[in-house]
Amino acid sequence: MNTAPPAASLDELCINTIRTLAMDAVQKANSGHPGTPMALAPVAYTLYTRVMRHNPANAAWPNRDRFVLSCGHASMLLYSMLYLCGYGLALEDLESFRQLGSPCAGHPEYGQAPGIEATTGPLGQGISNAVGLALAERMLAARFNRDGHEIIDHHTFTIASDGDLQEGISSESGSLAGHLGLGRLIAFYDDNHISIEGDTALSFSEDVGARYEAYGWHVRHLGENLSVERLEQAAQAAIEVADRPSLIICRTHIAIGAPNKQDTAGAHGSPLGEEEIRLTKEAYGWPTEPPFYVPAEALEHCRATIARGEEAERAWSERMSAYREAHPEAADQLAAIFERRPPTLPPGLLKRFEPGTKIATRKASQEVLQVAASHVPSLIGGAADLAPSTLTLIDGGGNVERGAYGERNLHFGIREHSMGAIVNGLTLSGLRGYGATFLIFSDYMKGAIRLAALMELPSIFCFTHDSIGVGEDGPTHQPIEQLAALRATPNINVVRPADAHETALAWSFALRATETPTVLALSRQGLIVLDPELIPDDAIDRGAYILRDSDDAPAVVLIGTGSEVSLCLTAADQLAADGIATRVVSMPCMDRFERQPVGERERVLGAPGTPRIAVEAASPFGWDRWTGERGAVIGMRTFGASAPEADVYAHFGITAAAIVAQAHALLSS
Ligand SMILES: Cc1ncc(C[n+]2csc(CCOP(=O)(O)OP(=O)(O)O)c2C)c(N)n1
Ligand SMILES: [Mg+2]
Repeated sequence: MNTAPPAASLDELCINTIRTLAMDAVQKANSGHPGTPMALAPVAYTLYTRVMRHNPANAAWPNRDRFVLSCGHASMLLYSMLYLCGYGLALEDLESFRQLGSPCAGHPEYGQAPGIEATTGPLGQGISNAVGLALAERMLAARFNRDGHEIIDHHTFTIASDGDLQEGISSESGSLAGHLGLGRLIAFYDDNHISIEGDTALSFSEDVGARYEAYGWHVRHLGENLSVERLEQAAQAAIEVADRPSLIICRTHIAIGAPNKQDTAGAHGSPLGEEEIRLTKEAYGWPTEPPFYVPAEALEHCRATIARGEEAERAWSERMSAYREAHPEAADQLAAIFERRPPTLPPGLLKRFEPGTKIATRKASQEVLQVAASHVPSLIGGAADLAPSTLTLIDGGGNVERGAYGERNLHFGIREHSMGAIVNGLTLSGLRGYGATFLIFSDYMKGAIRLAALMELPSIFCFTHDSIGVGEDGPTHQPIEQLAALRATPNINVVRPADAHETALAWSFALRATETPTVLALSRQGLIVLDPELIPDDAIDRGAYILRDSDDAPAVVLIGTGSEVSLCLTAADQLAADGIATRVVSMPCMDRFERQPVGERERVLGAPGTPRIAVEAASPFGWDRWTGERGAVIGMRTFGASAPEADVYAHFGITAAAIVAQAHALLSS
């Protein structure tokens, strides 16, 4: 029988329950981060039991307040809270913290337990996802709320640590959030003066509050007194400030109450140890045995959030019914977003272009985007100050600005990394977000792209200037290894279309995706438009197809992507004139092709042993899988060079003549 230890209050009992669960789970796993959940327990407790409108019985309630634990290493804080509030986690799940198959992974993993709003752990990402979620709330409200029908009106809460606020990505997203006046974003800063290497004074001395004030945030310093009442008041005051995001700075003490570990870096990432746990529990007035002890009163008190949450959702559902009656079309559109229904797109090409003419795939993308945007009202996005080059504006879409959240074109400023994280936040909300820049700068947002893949979000990353075809800007701007790195990342589809029609299919493919981000790699330079009859409607889904075949079994197979496909076609003409049966394969998506059955792959690439030449103006890394022992790869083994595009291609030997010579060399060896 669990009898509660004497505690000053029920609140304190609950807070100490969170603390001791975190200590015990980390100890049992012999791995994890105990000190931060202990310190932040009052913040999470106040948010979950007094501030947030949420329904543990339905974690997916669309108008719920969002909570993102940006310092994902403090995951036991979230798991304890979700367990206590009744989100469906069992005590055994907490006991299996960090073990294979447990919903309580080392860091919170989106989709692995109800109530986890985003995968966090790479510092700075979570608070930036929260900016995206808060922006999404405003964008949805602007689109769907009607007079007398405020159906979207939730808040986004996040807790960020020193590391979160040191990482550059949070400065980018904080700056943009302030600029856009995202008043429904409320961040708590865990100002504990500790990070892994010790006192943050070693490397961190700016006035964080002043910094966020300069970004245009409302900032409050709570100091050390983190009573539930003060925390609640601060949160309510932040809610009242509707025109600016809020930062509530809490001077906490890592591993609070642990007699030998409080305020030490040692409490960050190691179990406290049996003896220190015993001493800490004694200091809390807590029974030292058994571990994972949950006083019945604490559980009952926290579980009362279920009834309140169900009531809140029920009241909202009534409002939603009235809304549906008054605005059935809008209600259906909104339901499609909530349910993440893939859009209904016309089968086949979104747009037709004139075969034989020349158009850059970024330019074709611009035209296709307009068609896509007309079919998919939830499609919104923007570039990191390169829209005139990436050509990613939605015509007539208007600029999303402070107070103009109903528009469609976002301006991320030169903030690639946070653009990625904000696009992920928008996508988490059900909107279809895209972010655009040059392919070279995908490096600046790789952390966010990787998390989109890990979270299984269909974020769209639209990258142009995808090769040495960039030309004069030179090697700093010419991507080499980016395609290989993105392809090496699990659960990303990298699509590099060969022409305008493949580009149309690529957008359609990206919009149909439900759990995989799409990276589009588009050319700066003009590419010849292929005959659409030669391109199957499912070209991208299949990953590769035979674009031009020989009458006889091919003696050589040329495989190209993007701008190099037309080089392969020119080379094939020459080789055919030389009497060599040549097949050309376009492979717009290697990731998809890899997933085809072996029979299909052999059908496309020719019998094993057929000499194959892959041509891509990028790192050859990964191509030998498709070319095999008897094949060759024509690609880039060095950085590029600054010169007109044609000269760069010629200089690096990525030409039709080089392909022809390579084919002859292979066939005579
Ligand atoms: C991008 C990134 N870099 C490094 C790490 C490794 N790491 C985890 S926590 C942490 C810093 C801990 O300091 P703080 O953020 O203040 O958290 P606290 O110890 O106060 O909980 C670091 C460097 C990480 N998770 N993400
Ligand atoms: Mg810290």
